[in-house]
Amino acid sequence: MDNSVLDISGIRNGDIRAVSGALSLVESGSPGQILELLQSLHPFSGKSRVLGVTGSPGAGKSTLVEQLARRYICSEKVGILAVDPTSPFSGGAFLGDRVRMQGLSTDPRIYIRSMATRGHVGGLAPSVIDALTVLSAAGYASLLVETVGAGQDEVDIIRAAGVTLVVLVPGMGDDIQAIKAGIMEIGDIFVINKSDREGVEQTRREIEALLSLADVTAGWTPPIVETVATTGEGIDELVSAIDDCRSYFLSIGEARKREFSAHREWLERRLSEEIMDRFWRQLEPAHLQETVRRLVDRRVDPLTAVRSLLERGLSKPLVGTSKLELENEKQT
Ligand SMILES: Nc1nc2c(ncn2[C@@H]2O[C@H](COP(=O)(O)OP(=O)(O)OP(=O)(O)O)[C@@H](O)[C@H]2O)c(=O)[nH]1
Ligand SMILES: [Mg+2]
Repeated sequence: MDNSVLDISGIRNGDIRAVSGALSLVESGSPGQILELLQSLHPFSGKSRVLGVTGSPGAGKSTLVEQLARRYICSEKVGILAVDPTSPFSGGAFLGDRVRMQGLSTDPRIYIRSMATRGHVGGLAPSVIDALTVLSAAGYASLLVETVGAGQDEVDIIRAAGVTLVVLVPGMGDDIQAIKAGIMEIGDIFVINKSDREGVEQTRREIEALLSLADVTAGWTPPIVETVATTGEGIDELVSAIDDCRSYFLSIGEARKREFSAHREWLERRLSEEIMDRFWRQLEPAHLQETVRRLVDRRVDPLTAVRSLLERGLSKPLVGTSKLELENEKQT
């Protein structure tokens, strides 16, 4: 995709087509293109409130997100990202299978998008952070990220959030044991959704027992909120628990600490990608072939082989991809 067709002012004005185009680039553009996009948008981002919502499949995350979005759109535009670790590339699909928020999809104050993680080496965390940057620069003041709490990638993604909800349902028992290693420690607020079902008290006791073993994040004891997402019961309590948590994290510097660690991780990953990308583009295949041959014939030792290829592949100075370079690439 050519960055020059990206409509930066359209994105900033929240034009849906411009925003969608930017998110497609974030999902499938080259590292250089993504960095160029961010160069224009980053200064205008970072003011949105990001809420992560994770939990086991079918726990009611989307229904909860829809309820929360309904509250938040009263005062601001809401962006929703459903990060799906299992489905193949969505290719910019507007609504994935996992987001069933029909009630919201026609509201112009809401932008809903699903992003797939499969096919990305090292997880999608950087792309999700970039998508948040785009949406934030587009004026979406509330950003809700839904993800199935299945693995490390999802845990990484959710770390970028200011506040994280872990959604559980009554009667999970062993499931709570199974997921505790992954997501129990990232929950700032625990939601027992589907509390119209049996076993709420039992689940509450199980969560409390696990929380008593966990490290307390910055003096914050995660509250446990009961909800029925389908009817909206408990949503008021949930909204105020989120507000309390956010204010507390802001006041003690935890919000900034999280943003710092998310950006640090982002920077490390993007830097690695950029270096790899440049290295392989600069290294001539013939040179690689020749070095392999010499290795096989024992005419070069492994250390010298690796070092000399590295030197060749990284010989040009590593400055940011300029527009000029992109133009040149297109012509060749
Ligand atoms: N009884 C009851 N059903 C609920 C509640 N919340 C959600 N559901 C139902 O549970 C089903 C799954 O809800 P979703 O919101 O799609 O759950 P999810 O966690 O987003 O699901 P995945 O994204 O597929 O992991 C739907 O049929 C909802 O209507 C609740 O509080 N009580
Ligand atoms: Mg869902």
